Amino acid sequence: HVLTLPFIARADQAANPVAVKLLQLMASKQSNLCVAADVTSASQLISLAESTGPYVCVFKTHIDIVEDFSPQLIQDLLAVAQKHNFLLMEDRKFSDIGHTVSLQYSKGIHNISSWADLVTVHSVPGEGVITGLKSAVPNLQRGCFIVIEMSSAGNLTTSSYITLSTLSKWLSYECVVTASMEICEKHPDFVAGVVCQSPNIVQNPGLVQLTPGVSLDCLNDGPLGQQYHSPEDIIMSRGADIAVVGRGITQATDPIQAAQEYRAKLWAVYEKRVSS
Ligand code: 6AU
Repeated sequence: HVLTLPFIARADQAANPVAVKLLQLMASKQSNLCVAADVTSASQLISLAESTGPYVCVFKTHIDIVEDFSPQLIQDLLAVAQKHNFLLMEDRKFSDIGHTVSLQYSKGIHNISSWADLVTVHSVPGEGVITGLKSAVPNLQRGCFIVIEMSSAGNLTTSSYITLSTLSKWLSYECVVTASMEICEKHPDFVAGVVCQSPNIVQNPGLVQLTPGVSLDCLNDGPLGQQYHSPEDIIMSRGADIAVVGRGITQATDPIQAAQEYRAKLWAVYEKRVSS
């Protein structure tokens, strides 16, 4: 079963070159922690990458929130990624027609395709969104994560309550998951994994499950809608391979200590899962 297979064995089964690298890196670095660097200045971004870099497998950015963005920031980020051996994911959540996303990916001041190993993408536009992204990087080793389920309260991607009155909602949700997984299977060279909240969506051991909404001490962020779960819940019950932690680290009094603590706890649960 995919959940009990060690990352290193899954690396051999991944078709996307970034997924292979990621699974190998997770095994060698003993980290299934992705930090969500939702910070708004270049200096904060670099200092977070420097301080948490030794403990993470993926450093996830929202580059469009950086107020003093410059191409130099990307050079600095790439240098820190190389120094601490982690991958860069730009959480752009592409969600337009193929032609438009190919431009959003490879043009504009952020020039995402030139530096981000991984990007996130919504499956809502259909297969063309993947074809569009792929067309922008014919000669680069790049990968994407397809967002299938979201962590926010009231999201439209849940099947939690299967009663007669919600049956149609549940059926359409099942269609979204099935269709999204079909897109994954059709583009194994580019899809590295999925972003979701439930186990059993990922059946292919070569795909990586990324799951946000992780905190050691919060349940939610009030009206903003985020919903948090413990490392145990995220890795064991929800099937995450990589857990995304944002404010649990970025807003901690000591982000380095928080990153160490999340890394250790998340890795211990993964070890328990593969030995069960
Ligand atoms: O730990 P937090 O709540 O401070 O940050 C969670 C991070 C944010 C979100 O943009 C992202 O995870 N996220 C995603 C991703 C990774 O695609 C999907 C989702 O369903 N929920 C979510 O919070 O950077």
